[in-house]
Order: sequence, then structure tokens, then C-alpha cells
Amino acid sequence: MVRVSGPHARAIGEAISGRKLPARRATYTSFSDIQHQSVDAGIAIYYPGPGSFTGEDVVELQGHGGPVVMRLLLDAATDRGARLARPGEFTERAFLCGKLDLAQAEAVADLISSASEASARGALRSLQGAFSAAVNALDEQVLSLRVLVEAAMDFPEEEVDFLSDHQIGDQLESIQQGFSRLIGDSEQGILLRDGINIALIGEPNVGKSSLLNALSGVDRAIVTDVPGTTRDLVHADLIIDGLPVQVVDTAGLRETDDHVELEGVKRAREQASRADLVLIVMDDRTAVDAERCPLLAELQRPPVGLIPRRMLRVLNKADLSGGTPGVVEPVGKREDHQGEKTPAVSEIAELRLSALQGTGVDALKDLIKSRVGFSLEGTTFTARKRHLDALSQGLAAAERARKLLAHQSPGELIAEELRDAHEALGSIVGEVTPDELLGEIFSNFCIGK
Ligand SMILES: Nc1nc2c(ncn2[C@@H]2O[C@H](COP(=O)(O)OP(=O)(O)OP(=O)(O)O)[C@@H](O)[C@H]2O)c(=O)[nH]1
Ligand SMILES: [Mg+2]
Repeated sequence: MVRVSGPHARAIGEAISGRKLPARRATYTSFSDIQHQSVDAGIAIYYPGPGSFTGEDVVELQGHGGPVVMRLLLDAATDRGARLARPGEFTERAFLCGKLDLAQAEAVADLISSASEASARGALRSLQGAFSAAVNALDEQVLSLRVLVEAAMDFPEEEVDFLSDHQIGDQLESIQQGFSRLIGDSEQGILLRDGINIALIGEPNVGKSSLLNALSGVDRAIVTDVPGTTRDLVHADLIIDGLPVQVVDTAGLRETDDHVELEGVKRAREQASRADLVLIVMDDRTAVDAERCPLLAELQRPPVGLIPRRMLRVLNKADLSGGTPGVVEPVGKREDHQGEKTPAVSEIAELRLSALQGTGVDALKDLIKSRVGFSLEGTTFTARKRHLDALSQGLAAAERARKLLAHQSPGELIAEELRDAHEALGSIVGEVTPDELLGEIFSNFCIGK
């Protein structure tokens, strides 16, 4: 489909179609180039502004497709004065015409690129305004309090009484709670939109590649009983209850003189430092010894080590060890080889499974969800890091306002903080958003959207 938007869209569409186009009616017609040669035949629809996607006059020309025919149809439009759209320009125009707010516009891109059904549903709810409505409701609360405080400043004699009124404090508290709730929802929304990366790390032959295959349900990575089988990174995508997950299998960590394997080990360590969650895979029969593996120990111990929240220990080959598959309780009471309990290690969750037989793999998926704090219940929209940053700024401003109030500071200072909170919320929906940021947001769209 070729879509033309702007004041000349109708004229261009009618020139290509060689006939008048009624509003919002599908017209079957032939499409001609500027030399009046027929290039294709299809459906033309004219949407008068402001009732169109962009808010401007829009014409859609639906041809048979195929790269050559599409090119000719595009030329037929550009030869008559249209120009190619920048990435995201249609959505940008919709935003500038007030058809969508910024969070909704972002949801258009998220909907198109969604990796799971659940993230598509979340993006659609954002597009339909669920997220914006929550932001706007909080914004109204902030604004009405701001108006109150600023009004009080006009009556200096009464200001002190007014500010000591506990109602203001109550309202501030409820605003703070509103921010916290939205932050929680947005964190879920970000997980839903972006998913997570998981790295499988461990010594050779413990079953990392087998686990990748078991998790993804596809025979992706080569599995052999030769230690050092995997050298390149092997990626697999899966969805865990709506959470998009990318798993990367890596080369087994060991000291080696083999050039190729050495590069593999280097890449494995890079992945470990980059992943949202690292699964440290061990053979259940030798897990205690495995803690002596210096490369693994390094990952698990501060200060270089990863934070425990970002790690999970998987004890594989439960079928051989005879251990019960599932979460190992209590978590990490194990002592290290010096007989001391390392705090970082004891906080790492641990799970036993058999990648070969698939037992315990579902429990692992559940544990992954809970480790990253993902739950589909209550997740009603997708969100972005940008939104979370703005909400955190807003929350900080609300917290400062409450402290100022508690210390009976002047109303001006409180009003100032409320203004910051208001602006933070405004930046999410695009009320006060710098042009560079808009440019950055829309340039990440695909062309034609
Ligand atoms: N019995 C049993 N064997 C397993 C299990 N998981 C993996 N294996 C076997 O262990 C061997 C090594 O498995 P891989 O998945 O290739 O191990 P890896 O960690 O990827 O090894 P490298 O790529 O060399 O680092 C293979 O023979 C697998 O069949 C398991 O849960 N039970
Ligand atoms: Mg492997």
C-alpha cells in the first residue's frame, strides 16, 4: 500500500487514479504514472482530514504489491509532487495534529515490533490510551495541588496556616503513591515490551547447549559429550507466558590454549556481563567442585561479580545425580570450600533440573519470571525506559515536596517541586518535549508508519 498524507494528497491520489475519489469509499481503479501509462490496478481510498490517521487528508493506494510495481506506484506519487516519508513521519504528523499523544505514538511502534501476543496486547492498550490515562489522572492531581499551593502564596498572611493544613500532606502522599504505582506498572510494561536477555554460562559439558534446546523447544545448538563443543554464541528466542526472552548459549568456561575456544570464552564472559539474567549451569554431581572454577567464582563474587539478583544457579543432570528437580530450598545455605558462607553466593537462587529429560524446565521458567519480577496480572500496557525515568523524576520531586512541607518551608519551594513533577508527567505524553527527543523517538520507527 502507498499512503499519501498532506494538503495535496487528494489531488495526487485522483491524478494517479484518473478519477474523483469519494471520501472513505473503496474505489477500484487503475493507477497511472505521470505519462498516463497504467502501472497497476487496485483500490484507492480517500480519508479527508481531520478524520484520518494523521489528521491531514490521506489517500491510500492498494496495489498488487511486489517490489517493482510498488516502486512504479511510489514514482507515480513522487512525480506528482509527493516525497518519501521519513521513518515514523505518519505517526509524527498524527502526534503533531493532536490525534495521538506521545506515549500513544510510541505504542504504534511497539505494536508493530511486539515480540509476543501479550506485548502486542499491551502495546494496543497503550495505543488506546490506557497508559496515558493513568499518567493524565496523576497529572490532574499534581496540577490541582499546585494550583492550591500557588494560590496560597498570593495570601501571605494565610499561607502558613494553609500549608500546615494536613490535607496538603495527604494529597502529597497520595501523589507519591500514584507515582510509585505507575512506576511498578511501567517496569512491567518495559519487560513486556523489551523482554529480557539470558546468558547460559558454565564449565564445559555441563549441559548449557542442552538447556538452550530444552528451553526453546528447538534443536538449536549442537550437543555432544565432547567438552568445548560450543564456541560461537548461539541465540534462541522464546516466550515465557508473554515475556519475550532471548537466550544465548556460550562456550564452556575453562583455561585453554586453543585460540578459537579462547575467543569463545571471552565472548561468554562479555555476554555474562551484559545479560539481564545469568544462568550459571553446573553438573549437579560436581556442583560443589564447580565453585572452585575461578572463572565462575569471579562472576559470583563482588566487587567484579554480578549482583545476585541477576544470577540463578542451575544444577543440571538431575537424572544422573538422583536429586529432585525443582527449586532447591533453602536457597544457597551451601558453604564454600573455605567453610565460609559467602553472602553473595547465599543469595543466589538455585534450581535442579534435567535438560536431557526436560524435568524441572517449567519450574525454571517460573523462577526466571519471578527473578525479573514479571507477572502478567495487572500488566495492562507497554512502557519504555524514557517513561520510567520521567516517573522516577516525578516521584523524587513529590518526595522533596513532602520533606519541604514537613519542615514548614516556604510555599514557593513546594510549588517549584510540584512544577517539576507536573513537567515530568507532561514529558511522557509529549506536552513539554524537546524537539531533539521527538526526532529521536520517531526516527526509530519504520518507514511508512
Ligand atoms: N544424563 C544427562 N545428560 C545430559 C544432560 N544435559 C546434558 N547432558 C549431556 O551432557 C553432554 C554435554 O551437553 P552439552 O549440552 O553439549 O553441554 P555444554 O555445556 O553445552 O558443553 P560445551 O558446549 O562443551 O561447553 C551431552 O552428552 C549431553 O547429552 C542431562 O540433563 N542429563
Ligand atoms: Mg555447548
